[in-house]
Amino acid sequence: MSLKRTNSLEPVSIANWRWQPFLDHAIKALETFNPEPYPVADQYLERKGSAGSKANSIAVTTATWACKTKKLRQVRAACVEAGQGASVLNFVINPFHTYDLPFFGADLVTLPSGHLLALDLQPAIKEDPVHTKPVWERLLPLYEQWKQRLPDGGPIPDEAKPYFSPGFLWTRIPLGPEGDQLVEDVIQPAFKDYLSLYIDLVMAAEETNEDRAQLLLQGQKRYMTYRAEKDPARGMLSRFHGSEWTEAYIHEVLFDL
Ligand code: DBV
Repeated sequence: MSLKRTNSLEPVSIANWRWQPFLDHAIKALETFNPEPYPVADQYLERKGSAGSKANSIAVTTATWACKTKKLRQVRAACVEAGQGASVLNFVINPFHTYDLPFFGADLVTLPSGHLLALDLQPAIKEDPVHTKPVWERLLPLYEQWKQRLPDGGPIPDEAKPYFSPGFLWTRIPLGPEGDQLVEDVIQPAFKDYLSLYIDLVMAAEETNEDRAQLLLQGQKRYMTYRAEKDPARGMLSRFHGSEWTEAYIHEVLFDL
């Protein structure tokens, strides 16, 4: 990045960042909602660091893009580029709790050991068909279409299950030309499909009553607390930027409800 970003709505652009086209697409798709910047303190808008050994040090950039809209409390992208070390886009859309909407979640992670890719529309209250049925009906056909072209990502912890939908697309694929092709042919269109469905749901969403909103808020808080406590990026971010910065980033920016 040549110029320092001054607010969270300015596009993030990181040289050679694998996930740049994904974020660019999402920012463009969200324009229909007239986004405003979401407040993000300077030290999280863009942070440089380093990793690796003294003899073989890798430059690290972590940047945050974020916005809010009338129906979306916080839309935020955590973007990490560390060359051979890591390349990550973690993208979460948090609706206001006054709408019966799921979260949009994408975790696109490239590590030296391979790609680890997750996409989902995640419920705030999973045991509630009013909340889930209209989403899952439309999500499952997309899921069925894309998952058959991807290897299974393997088991996820039982304690995480309340936070996933049955349309949780989850895969691990090797680095190299074949993996790159899968990212391009399957992950990219799947990301666009999931986001496009999400945008349709947001457009159609109408405000709920106060009791319902309180229920949704409790569910959202449970989800956020879980994500902040279990954030799988904690180790990586602490290595890159220190644990003090990382804890504050997780609690004050990434999962701030
Ligand atoms: N994950 C985050 C944030 C990240 C991030 C904010 C800023 O929630 C990255 C970055 N995820 C990240 C990294 C790893 C994972 C793993 C770096 C690898 C950790 C490592 O191996 O060192 C999906 N992400 C994972 C795992 C799962 C998910 C199941 C494996 C966990 C493990 O093996 O312990 N994350 C999970 C999920 C969503 C999500 C379902 C939403 C769709 O964001």
